[in-house]
Amino acid sequence: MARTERTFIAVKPDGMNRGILGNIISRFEAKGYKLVGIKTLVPSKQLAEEHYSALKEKPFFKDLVDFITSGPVCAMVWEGEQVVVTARKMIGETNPLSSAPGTIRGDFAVDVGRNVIHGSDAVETAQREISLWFEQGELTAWEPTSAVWIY
Ligand code: FUP
Repeated sequence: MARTERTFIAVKPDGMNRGILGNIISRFEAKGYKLVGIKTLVPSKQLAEEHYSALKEKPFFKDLVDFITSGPVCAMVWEGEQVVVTARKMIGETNPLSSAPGTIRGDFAVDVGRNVIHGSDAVETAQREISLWFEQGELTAWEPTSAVWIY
């Protein structure tokens, strides 16, 4: 039985400023995943620190929080079969220089501190991050319709 799950994806201020949000959304749509939540916000310091709390002892933690709170972020929830691990493959490695061409970081980034996008690293992390960034009412469970649309 295929696993349908949800993951948290955030396009960071560098990706937003560079105008590549549409390209990133297109990749997830084309892959076959379903967008169930989306909003833009400038994250508060508190939200950023909570989101990256597992990294708080790292030397780059302050820079990371300063960066992610420096501008708009597009927070999204994507749903589908094995979306957590597959999104990580689509995103690439943490260091963009180690990311294969064809991945988002491999195609769009060179600097680990400006790596365009975040994606949850495990199903449990995804659940934590989704509830951190979204209220339950902001998520939409929907099924593709077979209705005929007239444009
Ligand atoms: P990832 O899951 O690929 O986003 O990577 P991590 O959770 O390990 O790191 C979170 C963010 O910290 C990265 F997106 C960028 C930043 N970071 C650095 O700035 N320097 C590092 O050496 C490692 C990570």
